[in-house]
Amino acid sequence: MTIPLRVAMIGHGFMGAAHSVGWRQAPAAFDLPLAPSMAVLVGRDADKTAAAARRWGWDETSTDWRAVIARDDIDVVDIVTPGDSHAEIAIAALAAGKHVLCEKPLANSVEEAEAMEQAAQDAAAHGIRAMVGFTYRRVPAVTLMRDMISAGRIGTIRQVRASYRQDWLADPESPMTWRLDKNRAGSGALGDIGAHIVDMTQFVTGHALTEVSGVMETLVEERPVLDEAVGLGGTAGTERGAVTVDDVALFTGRLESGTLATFEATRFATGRKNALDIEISGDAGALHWNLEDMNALEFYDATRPAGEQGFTRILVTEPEHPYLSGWWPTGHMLGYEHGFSHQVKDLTEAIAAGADPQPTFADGLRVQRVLDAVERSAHSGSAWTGV
Ligand code: SOE
Repeated sequence: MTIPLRVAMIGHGFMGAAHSVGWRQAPAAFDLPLAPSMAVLVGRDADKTAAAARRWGWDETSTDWRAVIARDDIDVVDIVTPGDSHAEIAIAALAAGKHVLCEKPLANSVEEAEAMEQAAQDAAAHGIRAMVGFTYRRVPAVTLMRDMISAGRIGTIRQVRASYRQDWLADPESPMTWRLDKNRAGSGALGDIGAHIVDMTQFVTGHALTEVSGVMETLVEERPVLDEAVGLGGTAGTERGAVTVDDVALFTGRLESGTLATFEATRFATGRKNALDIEISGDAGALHWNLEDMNALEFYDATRPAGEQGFTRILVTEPEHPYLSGWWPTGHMLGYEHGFSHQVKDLTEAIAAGADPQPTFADGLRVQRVLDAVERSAHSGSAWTGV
């Protein structure tokens, strides 16, 4: 009989919905070694939490996360709250002997991330696992990109170009949300979407960033205050609130291999809805991927005869591609939500195998240090700053 893995999820906003889909779908798509069950959904407002639990299929609800992590019948704590509560909940859950999945960015500061990483190390000694949710690593085309780079298909990496562009704040009347409050979110475009391209760069290249130089700007400094949060936005009242985070963060980085990389994170790229774009250029070829066309990976093979070169579009929808064996027959597409199922698959398999699920809290801390170095650089007038 399969051993149960009883999950409590704390938070039920946009990421709560995405994680719920992952917990629901993964056991159906993949033969998992443990059987995840959606045991308890935790939120601050009892009615809203109950409505979310009904919608996404959680068995029970609670408004007291401390009581829930103390329960013996909970094995995993999944944290999808704003960044200001990640450290407190994750450290308490690990100390209570629960495996932890924590949304990205790991924390709001390096100090918090260090404490979380230490807690994860202490817990690992007792077989307890911790993972940070950089789900885009688990888009099949991104995993394939990493596999092809590590197999040497593009040779030595010469340059990296990564951007994550959205436009949901382009309208100055778009309302305040917790994501625009430094105390709750830690930073703006930098931590929310810049964190993804930093993690993805380090993941696919296998190299850490060692120094950065950046600028950060807030383009709209006051916005209408929200009456009710819906998705990324909501309905606004007449009051206005101060935006205390960056809208745009542009930075250059150097990998430990010496390679230069450029990064752009913005919520003001009019017309770009969720455009994470990454291109890795090597001396034997190049690889390019864009989230808005997420099933395709473009590969330029510079070892082919000169007259036959050109970017080839690989449709990453085949059973031999990463994660695809769990889904549809040849040629059928995956979407945004599948990464969350792949995250559950990888976490469950790692727990069963007694291994550290990737990305670890150490990976999350590494990203946090890069974000912190970008902020320090921006405040110092863009000086090159060590990570
Ligand atoms: C909002 O900008 C957001 O939802 C991020 O927080 C997510 O991490 C990313 O997947 C999509 O955009």
